[in-house]
Amino acid sequence: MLKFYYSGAPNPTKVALIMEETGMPYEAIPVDTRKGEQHKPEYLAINPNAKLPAIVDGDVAVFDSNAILLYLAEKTGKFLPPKSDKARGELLSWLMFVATGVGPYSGQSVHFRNFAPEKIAYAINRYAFEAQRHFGILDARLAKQKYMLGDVYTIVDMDVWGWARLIPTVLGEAHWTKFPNLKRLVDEITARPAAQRAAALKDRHNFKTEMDDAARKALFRHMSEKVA
Ligand SMILES: N[C@@H](CCC(=O)N[C@@H](CS)C(=O)NCC(=O)O)C(=O)O
Repeated sequence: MLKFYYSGAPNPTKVALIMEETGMPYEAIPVDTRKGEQHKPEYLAINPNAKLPAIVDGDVAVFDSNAILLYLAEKTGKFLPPKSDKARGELLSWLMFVATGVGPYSGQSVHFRNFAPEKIAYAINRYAFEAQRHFGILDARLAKQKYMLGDVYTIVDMDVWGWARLIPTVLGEAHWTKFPNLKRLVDEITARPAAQRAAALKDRHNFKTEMDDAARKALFRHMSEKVA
């Protein structure tokens, strides 16, 4: 059975969504990042990047949420656009856009807003601005069509859902009004039974909630090593 290494964070949750959407049997294995379990040698053998999610499918290990979405969609033949070079180009472009833009800028925005030991106005605004700019690009596309790749619900929508549902945490509650089309997509996906099961997966395990010194040490390792 496919093994799914997860936490309740956004990147693992989008992979939980595709697992639940496809109905494939999987074993959910919690990795508690606030306890530093992502740095254990047995997990690093699966994902040398020490982050969640990762999957092990027989003798195949796949890490990075976007790679896993593509791997599982291609393996099952589900949640892909119709076959054409044009659709393939759009699929890859939007997957990479979420992977390299939406995800990292949203993550850094949350970090500088909520977790950095100093409130650095420049960093808070830079990451919030870039996250907002990326969400605006998604919103503009969704003003013209139902789903990210047209008329069909695909892994790109799942990828977008993973971060866009957290816009209140990334930018602040009031910002939802700026993205009505994105909100429509997020609300539609959130209402799907598969998305509800994916979001509830974190409650199956008693993940550490305290952000104490040990958690900060595990998650923010730059705090104990001066590089620049
Ligand atoms: N590009 C990676 C990013 C993975 C990532 O940053 N995961 C976060 C949770 S959303 C994590 O595991 N954080 C724990 C840590 O940084 O130690 C992906 O999309 O899977």
